[in-house]
Amino acid sequence: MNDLLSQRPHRRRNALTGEWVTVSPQRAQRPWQGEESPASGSTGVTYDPDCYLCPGNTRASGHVNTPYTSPWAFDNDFPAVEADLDAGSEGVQATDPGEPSALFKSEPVAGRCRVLCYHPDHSKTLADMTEEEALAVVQLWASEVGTLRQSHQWVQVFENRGAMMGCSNAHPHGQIWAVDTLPNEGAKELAQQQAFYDAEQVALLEVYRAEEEQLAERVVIQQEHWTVLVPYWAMWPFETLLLPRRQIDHLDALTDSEQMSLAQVLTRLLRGYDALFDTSCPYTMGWHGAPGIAPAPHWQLHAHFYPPLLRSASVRKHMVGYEMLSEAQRDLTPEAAAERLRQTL
Ligand code: H2U
Ligand code: ZN
Repeated sequence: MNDLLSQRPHRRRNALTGEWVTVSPQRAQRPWQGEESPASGSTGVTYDPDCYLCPGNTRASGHVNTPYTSPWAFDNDFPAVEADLDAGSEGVQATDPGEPSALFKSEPVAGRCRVLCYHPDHSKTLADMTEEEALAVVQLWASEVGTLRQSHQWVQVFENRGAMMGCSNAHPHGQIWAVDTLPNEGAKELAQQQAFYDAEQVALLEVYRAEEEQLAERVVIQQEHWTVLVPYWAMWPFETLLLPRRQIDHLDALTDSEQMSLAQVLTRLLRGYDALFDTSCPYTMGWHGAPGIAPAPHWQLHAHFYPPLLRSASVRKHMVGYEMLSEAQRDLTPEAAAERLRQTL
């Protein structure tokens, strides 16, 4: 690593979104007198009669959960977007005719929201599942994506873990919001990947991964089918990017051995996160597959992991001030974060 980048303030460009992040390595030693929120751990309760997601329980909507014994999905009872029942008719106008100018632009959004129960055991986390149990979650992700992407432009698989990340329920679960538009993050990533492919005839993240593997300093896990690294342009202190080691458009295109090795990598990475601050590490993670159903050689499937923790189980990174008003900023370098993660794995 270039000494200037490890010691002096600089900006790095996110090749996947085109955005910039400010890195201030000289600031990593500043004293902290901020928030120390208490760490939250599992209660160890394997079945909670009051949990909306435990097998056989009645949800807030009155629907009764299947007595599932392996990962199981249902339509979210409180969806953020709904099926476009008005398709073909007037529906919501693309631009509200009651508003005076194009400054007041809106458009309809329709879609489908799913809740994915990862395991019947209320106390489990993806991190402490066996490889077989994690494989079943991978298979559910793949089958849901395979179905939803036939009729939705963008299928966002994600998991919010821990109260710190706004997760409403300790039961191991993820969500999918499948929409008929291309949201901001997808649009930014598409623009960068498409432009790179048009110029180079190879997927941006394939070239990026190969270079990172050569450099090795930001690589956290590398095995036959998958590589995990702290991206050069990471915003969150211990953010990682999980990449397949061949170009793949979608989760449902993984082979059996890629699924199996994904289950191994996932549990290893998440256990590493838990070990980092000796806590059940909160995070938001999610998959980005290609938009639409057309073959997408420009797009590389990948997962982002965004844990908010900075210094301990209770001290998190806040994206406020300069981050909200100007651009993301970090003190710890991505190289130092990768080194810390490697030590815990
Ligand atoms: P989070 O914990 O990440 O918020 O996800 C829980 C989701 O489960 C949330 O989107 C849904 C909420 O709408 N849910 C139901 O669909 N039915 C319920 O009875 C409770 C929660
Ligand atoms: Zn439960």
